[in-house]
Amino acid sequence: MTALVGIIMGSTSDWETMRFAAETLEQLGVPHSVEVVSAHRTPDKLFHYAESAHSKGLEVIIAGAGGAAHLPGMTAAKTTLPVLGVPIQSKALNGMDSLLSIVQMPAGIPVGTLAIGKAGAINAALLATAIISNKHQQYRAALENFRATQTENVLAHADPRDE
Ligand code: RP5
Repeated sequence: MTALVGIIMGSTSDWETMRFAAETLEQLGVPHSVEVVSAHRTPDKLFHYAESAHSKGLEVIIAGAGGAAHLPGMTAAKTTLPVLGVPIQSKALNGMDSLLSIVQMPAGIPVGTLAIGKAGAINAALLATAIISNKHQQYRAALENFRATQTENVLAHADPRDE
């Protein structure tokens, strides 16, 4: 099935975070692709990826990067598809560098920035699914089901001392 959401990341070291985006899309049944694309180490590949994303059928791109995290912004500069940025929790600055690099885009080229780390990766997948659901209604039911299950789980474990 043609991927609707493309997940990219700056390094294989980002996978331990970005796998949560992939797993969430998997859980929701959303067709997606995963690829390492570095703004710094493979800039030509990044340009090609972003320029061809729409024609390949992608509708949203999730880009995770850490440190001087240019990947989401540069991707957004080369495509009008929505780009969701996930700041990786870097070792040196705990992800603040990643967050500020991604979130502070100058006016004109937007990147929808999520939280640092795992929460951001999961929420990027949920937001991407909400975006594609405007056109592909079948994924909205998966999102509603996800939320209903989440609510049930919280209600079922109201006492934090229980396992
Ligand atoms: C960024 O540099 C990547 O997104 C990664 O978070 C960071 C470190 O990459 P590695 O040195 O671990 O490959 O481009």
